[in-house]
Amino acid sequence: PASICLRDYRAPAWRVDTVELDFDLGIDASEVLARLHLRRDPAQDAPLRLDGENLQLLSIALDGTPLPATAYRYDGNALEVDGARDGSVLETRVRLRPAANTALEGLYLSGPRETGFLLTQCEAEGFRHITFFPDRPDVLSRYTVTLRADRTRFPVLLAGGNPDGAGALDGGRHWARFVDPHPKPSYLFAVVAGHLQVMERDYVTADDHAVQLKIWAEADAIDRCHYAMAALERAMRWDEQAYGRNYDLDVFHVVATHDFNMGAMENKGLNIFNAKCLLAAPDSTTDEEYRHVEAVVAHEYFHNWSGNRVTCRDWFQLSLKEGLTVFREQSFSADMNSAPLKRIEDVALLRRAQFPEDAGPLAHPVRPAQYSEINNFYTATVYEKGAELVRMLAGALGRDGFRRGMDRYFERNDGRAATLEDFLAALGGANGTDLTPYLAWYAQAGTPRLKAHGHYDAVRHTYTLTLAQYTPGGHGAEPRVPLPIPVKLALFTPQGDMLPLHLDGQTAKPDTERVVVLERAEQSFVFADVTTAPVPSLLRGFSAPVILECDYTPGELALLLAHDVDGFNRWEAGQQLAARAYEDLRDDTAGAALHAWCDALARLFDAAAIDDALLADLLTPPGEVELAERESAIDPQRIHHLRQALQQRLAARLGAAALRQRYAALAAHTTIELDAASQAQRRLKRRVLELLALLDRAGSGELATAQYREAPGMTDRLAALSVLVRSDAPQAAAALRDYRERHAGNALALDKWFAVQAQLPGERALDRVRRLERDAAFTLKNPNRVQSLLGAFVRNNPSGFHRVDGAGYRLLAERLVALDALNPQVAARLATAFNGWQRLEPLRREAAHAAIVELAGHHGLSRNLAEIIGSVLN
Ligand code: DPP
Ligand code: ZN
Repeated sequence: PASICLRDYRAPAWRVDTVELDFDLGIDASEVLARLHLRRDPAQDAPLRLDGENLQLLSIALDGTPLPATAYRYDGNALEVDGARDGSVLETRVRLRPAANTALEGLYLSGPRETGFLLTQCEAEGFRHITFFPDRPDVLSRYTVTLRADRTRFPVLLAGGNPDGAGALDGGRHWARFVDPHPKPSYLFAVVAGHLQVMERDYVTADDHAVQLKIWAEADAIDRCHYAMAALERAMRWDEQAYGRNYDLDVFHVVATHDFNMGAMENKGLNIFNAKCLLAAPDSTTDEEYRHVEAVVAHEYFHNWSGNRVTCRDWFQLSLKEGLTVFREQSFSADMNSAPLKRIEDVALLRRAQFPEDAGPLAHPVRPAQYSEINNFYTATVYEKGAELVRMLAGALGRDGFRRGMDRYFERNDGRAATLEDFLAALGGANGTDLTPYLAWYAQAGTPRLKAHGHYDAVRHTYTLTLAQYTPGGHGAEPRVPLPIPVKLALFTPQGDMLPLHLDGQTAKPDTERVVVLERAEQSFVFADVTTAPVPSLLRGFSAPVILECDYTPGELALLLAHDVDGFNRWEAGQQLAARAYEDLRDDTAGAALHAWCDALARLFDAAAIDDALLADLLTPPGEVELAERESAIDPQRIHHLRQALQQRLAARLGAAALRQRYAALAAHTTIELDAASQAQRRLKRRVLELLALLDRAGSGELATAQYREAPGMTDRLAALSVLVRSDAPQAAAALRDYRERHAGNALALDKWFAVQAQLPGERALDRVRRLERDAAFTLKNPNRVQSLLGAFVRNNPSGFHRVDGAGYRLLAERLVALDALNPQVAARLATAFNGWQRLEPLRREAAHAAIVELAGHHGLSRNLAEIIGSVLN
């Protein structure tokens, strides 16, 4: 399939000033009448060409006159119309088949035919599945939407914008109209219709505008919307205070659906959420999921400014809204919860999801240069790495400078479709600085390596830090230029104190922490008056998304693990030390790192002063995916066994008695409260139980069974279930049966039942997955269910998926063919699990290659899946 290239961008020849849409809604058939008020770019003379994907055209008229068949051409993707002029009005009527739409793009049905509701998903290019339109983000239009439907079957009718009337029609039907005063691109259009309950709240913005907040869900779910409502109010207040951004419509609708390809969607005035990112209740939602709900609610709300009021010129600029909005959400979550824990969580995600993407055949720059299917670029690189780039810019400008820059960005670009250049120009311009060197970060793929080497001169009392950078991989077309890399650092004495930093030639009062920016391939920084050979704490707070290579001794890492006051770097020192300890085990070497790691953690385990949640994270070595990133011929089962052995050594060092005692102390305070201390307690309790299971299977099995039975909420229950299943405890089967019955009516809870089992380590996982596929509750038609079983298996269970006989690869390939016929977006996302097959050890590599090649040979693969498979084979 043809690639679309950033360098080919041209402004649209035709725009639509206003659009009136009339929907006549039905489950099997819906009709859409669209009236487009056209504006022609006088500098271009292209004919009127509109996007429209497999639409059934019922009628077409230009300026009030029906068009003869000779006056237009439609090939299933694009409609070309003769005779349109500046100011013309084009009217089309099409018929859609919502109940037959399994791709969940455009207008579709969520739930059963009899009781389900209709909704739309348009980002990125779903609007062309609804009507003929220039379906590109730089065409901004004012929308008036009228919905008509049977009142009994569709009591609730919603669209984006402000309500503008509603009433009865003959024959038991009714209508409702919505007018959106803010020009918007078509990807932000949405309608919803059906049986939904509402939860309402009044909100007054900082500029005194009354807003009705309305969260809509099906009857069995409306009680689980309280938390999202409170999170929404927190997010709205925060955006007022942190960015001076107020909400701008009279009503803000949020709708929950169980059938959704993504997490959520920021449609103007009518956000639509995957239920798993919105619904929450103690009995069915874990602490982690609560935090996720808060984060996604905030993310979508923040898009109202970073995305909607200021949108993207083209899809290459996707990170302009996504990277920025993820960064805004991260800052919000850090303010609402623990900032260091949030940072640890985000960096762990970056390493687990984005670093492997950036190291394999699917690597692409944060601003890709080309694509064939844009839906394949809603990636960890565009989102998470994009957020890291904004974080670097924010760090470079400082708190006030960044706010000044953001104010200018919103002011200059309000109502516009902007580019990343516009963003950097606003941030830099408001601060009198040139940020264009950072554009290079957006243009090249791959994770940069930062090499650090320190030299202490005991005679001159100087410490010279030499930093060098290089970025491996990359396609020939991409530039490879030195990037600006901000390195936040401190120097520690062997006693664990921070030294004042006299950077040579500088006279200002020295701080104990500062940022140096590496701007060239290599640079040295000389610190004066350093009275003792220091241990550097580098890249504090993860000040740049790079891989740091520094020749620390195990003792130096242990020192930072014990003394660093930067919570993130303390954790980071522990992670580095754990990775070295893992290598000690793997290479059967002396074990200095292994001992240092176990000893340091044993001391922290007994220390009273450390936060429970941080301790839980410190006691967790890097995951299997991250450890694999450090190897060349990857054997995922060996990695799993070594990581288990590593944790077993830690558990043995802490001792079964101490673990049991700690568990009992934590279990004595079991609550379902969501405050930070209670969450931290649960997190540590789970970790302690997991470690204990490596030493004493029988004893931990009993504790886990009791915890499962008495759990007041989902966090404790799922933790216990997971320990039972993963440690193959004899009680696991009964607990799984109980869980299944207890949560039979709750799709989100049932998803976790599938996911826990899909993550059973080792070869036997595949048979379990096959068995679960035959479960009556399994279906390829629901993206959450697919994700919970197949996604969890291929993505979160390396030792299960990567069977040496290749059966895991063949299963995935077979399911992808079936899934692709139903839902190309979900199939393509699942297929990314093949990323990185080239680095497997030879037997698995061969088996994976064979499965992928066979899949690639299938006829009729979607553009989505074909692009991923094609890239993966590259
Ligand atoms: N734009 C959506 C988001 O919030 C993607 N579905 O990330
Ligand atoms: Zn987003």
